[in-house]
Amino acid sequence: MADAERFCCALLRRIAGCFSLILVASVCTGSSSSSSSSAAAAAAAQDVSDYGAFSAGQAARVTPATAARDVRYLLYDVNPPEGFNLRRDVYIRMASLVKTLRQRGDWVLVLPPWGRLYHWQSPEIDQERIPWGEFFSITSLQANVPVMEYEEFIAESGGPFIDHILVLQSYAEGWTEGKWEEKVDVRPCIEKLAYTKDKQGYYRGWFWGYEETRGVNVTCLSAQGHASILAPYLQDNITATSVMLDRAETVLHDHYAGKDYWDTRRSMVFAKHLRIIGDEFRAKYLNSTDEKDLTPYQEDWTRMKAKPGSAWGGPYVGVHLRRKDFIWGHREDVPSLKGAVKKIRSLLKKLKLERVFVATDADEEELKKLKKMLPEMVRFEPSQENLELLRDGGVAIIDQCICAHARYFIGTSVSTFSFRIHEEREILGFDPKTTYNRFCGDSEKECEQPTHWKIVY
Ligand SMILES: Nc1nc2c(ncn2[C@@H]2O[C@H](COP(=O)(O)OP(=O)(O)OP(=O)(O)O)[C@@H](O)[C@H]2O)c(=O)[nH]1
Ligand SMILES: *[C@@H]1O[C@H](CO)[C@@H](O)[C@H](O)[C@H]1NC(C)=O
Ligand SMILES: *[C@@H]1O[C@H](CO)[C@@H](O)[C@H](O)[C@H]1NC(C)=O
Ligand SMILES: *[C@@H]1O[C@H](CO)[C@@H](O)[C@H](O)[C@H]1NC(C)=O
Repeated sequence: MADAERFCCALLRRIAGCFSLILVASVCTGSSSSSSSSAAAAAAAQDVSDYGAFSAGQAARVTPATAARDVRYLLYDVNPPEGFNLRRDVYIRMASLVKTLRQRGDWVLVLPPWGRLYHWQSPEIDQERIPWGEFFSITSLQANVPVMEYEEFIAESGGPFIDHILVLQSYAEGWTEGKWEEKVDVRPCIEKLAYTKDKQGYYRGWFWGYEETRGVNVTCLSAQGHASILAPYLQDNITATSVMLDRAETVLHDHYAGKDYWDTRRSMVFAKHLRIIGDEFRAKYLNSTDEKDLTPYQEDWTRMKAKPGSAWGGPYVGVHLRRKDFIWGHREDVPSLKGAVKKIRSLLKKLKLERVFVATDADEEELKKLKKMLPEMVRFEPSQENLELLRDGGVAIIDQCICAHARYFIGTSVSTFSFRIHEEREILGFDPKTTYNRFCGDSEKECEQPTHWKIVY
């Protein structure tokens, strides 16, 4: 074995949990955990920057094709309290950044595993280290920008190391003289770092539940502006092969609701098994099929271009009733259950429909009340067994799918869950009048309705 290889294997072996990696097993077989290993580790602790060279070497060994291409990896994460649907929005910003980066260099976007989301509260089911493939069609994402799952990254890049973590933050001084300008600067960290240095000099922290993952270097970067303002810095000032942007929500969309935004949004096709479950549910309980409803679906999103107003939708009203934290603050723009039911009844009458599908995060107590007031409502309620398979994220997506196919949709004010349904319906070709609707608070005076964002193809 080459010295470099032995050195790397020793490094990997020192890290608990690594042994399960197929990569380590195949690359490191035959290497004895001799005295050289501790020396190597000590050397590693002193000069972690050397690691970069080894990671490139390992990549060459495992997947010659990619190493020859000089791949660079962009990883990212989002502020922990943010929910599933805001995270989907941050993905769009990162995909846009990667497109800019790819104008100079072979960058790939590494998909941050799903897990430990505040709202995913179903007890006793494992909701960590969930790959994107469980919720989205990876081939569809690939048709927009090169992406890979985190575990693929570990295998391809030579181990569970992220060369450089950039913690994005705003400027400590705020906007100088109240003037908005786009800028990027290396600055001292404003908040206490969420990463701590271990004995070997590596950074430990939350890496989506992958406890063996280490950061080699962590620095803070003040950034103000759209996502692609980071590109020159990543291309010219950072030499690391893999770079992670933490707090990626700090940067804004390059061009919200522009062509690039919509290309990425359209590529976020739900995983097939979730769509199938949604379709079967619609057929069984809501007398709704794509054929009858004029909502033909193309597996290949690049060929999907429904004429606005062409979709008819299933014979039901789709409702997204966001509760929990939306009602705890006594928000003026969120209705009481009674107010919501009154609105639903008036819609059913006006639209001459009999069925209503309700997606909600209401707690048990509210759900009981709602069932009493609206006994005919249809809900997607998976068995415990199915919940374990789909997890909270999959159930939320199925709820969104069903709402997206309704003749008429009404959602909750400024809920990103509702916004994602708007977009889905826009893609299917619904008349905007049937989509951009929200409940009004019981005593809300000016109940402004959601904005219509038209697809740019
Ligand atoms: N199944 C299901 N889950 C829901 C529903 N509404 C909210 N949730 C859950 O609550 C989470 C919070 O809503 P999200 O919209 O994702 O959270 P967010 O991204 O911060 O967006 P907001 O709605 O703006 O809070 C969702 O990700 C779901 O897990 C619903 O109608 N059905
Ligand atoms: C970490 O990154 C910074 C900024 O790029 C660099 O100045 C520093 O030398 C790096 N530290 C190590 C230990 O590689
Ligand atoms: C990147 O490097 C260039 C050239 O050395 C320097 O002028 C610039 O300030 C650096 N950018 C940041 C954000 O540090
Ligand atoms: C389903 O819808 C069709 C029209 O699209 C209608 O003829 C049929 O009666 C409906 N079935 C039920 C069970 O409501």
